Amino acid sequence: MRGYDGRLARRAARLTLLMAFLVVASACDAASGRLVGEQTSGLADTANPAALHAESQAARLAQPQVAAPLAPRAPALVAVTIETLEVVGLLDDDVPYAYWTFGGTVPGPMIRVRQGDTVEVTLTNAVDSRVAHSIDLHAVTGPGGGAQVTQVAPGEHATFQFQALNPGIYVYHCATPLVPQHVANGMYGLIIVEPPEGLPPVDREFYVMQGDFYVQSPAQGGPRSLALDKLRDERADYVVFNGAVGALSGDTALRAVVGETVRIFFGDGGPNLTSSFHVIGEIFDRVAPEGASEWTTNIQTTLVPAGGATIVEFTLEVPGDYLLVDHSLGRLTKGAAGVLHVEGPDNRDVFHGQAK
Ligand SMILES: [Cu+2]
Repeated sequence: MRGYDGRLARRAARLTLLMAFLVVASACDAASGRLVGEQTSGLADTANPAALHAESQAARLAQPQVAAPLAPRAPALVAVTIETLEVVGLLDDDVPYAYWTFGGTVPGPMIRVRQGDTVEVTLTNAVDSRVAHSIDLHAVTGPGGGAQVTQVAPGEHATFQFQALNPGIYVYHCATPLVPQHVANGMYGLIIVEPPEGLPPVDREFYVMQGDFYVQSPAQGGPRSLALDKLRDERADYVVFNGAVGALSGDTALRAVVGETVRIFFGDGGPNLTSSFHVIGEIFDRVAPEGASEWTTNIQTTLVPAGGATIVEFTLEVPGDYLLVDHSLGRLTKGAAGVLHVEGPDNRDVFHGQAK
């Protein structure tokens, strides 16, 4: 009980910290956001996954970047290479975790292609991995979504091609048995298949995925690892955005400016929990529910199933800090919160008031 009480106390402290983001502006960079028009690629340089094998060096994993919107073009052959990496990073303060990842981040790299493209996927499993990995992309039409032909042992690689037939936003994940074990260790990401005309332009795009984690402390010490009994019984210790408690806060909070339109590509890696995705203090002007091609307007909270994804868009009228949550709010105590920090002039017509 004592250990449990301690965990509750730490979670209460985290909750207090997160709620403080609502009233205290933080000066930070948008490591996981893209101002549309910027052309950068690769990982944010907040951490080097290769340096995270030792627990003593553990830090939060780097944040994946948003893939750039596509310029108008005819269907093409697009090569995508991803390496699976088993790395240690901080799941929470003082909680190192033995993640399994695509590309060293949770979620893995965002893939962005055009409807009609032929996508050549090469999956490489790092030579120092302990187990085999694979990839099942929900954008694939074909057996196993690619998983049957990408079961790769450590140090090996596999390549396959598929044609992106359907536009939308799709989860990809590892599909090596025990599949929920690989997913629960962090092996998921998003692939966007843009329609031929592309997505409507917005000012800023963000990449966020929810996941549930089940932890145990190995008897021999070292970083935490997956607790299979908790996974089976759906007793999550952590429910987080982008792989760790506080991953979208401080210097990795989402950032935007009053007047901008923002788009969040939001996926749920699971493996177990459906998300009731909500941004406190905002209304989604448009939602592509479950990633559908038809948009729905004026939504407060949208359901995102495990293994599913959505696109939400809204315009920012009022400065402040807006909290991304799973509105199954008990999960706030397990880490399900992120910060969208909005700067700009007050807009008293839309909102004003004074805190007591
Ligand atoms: Cu795997």
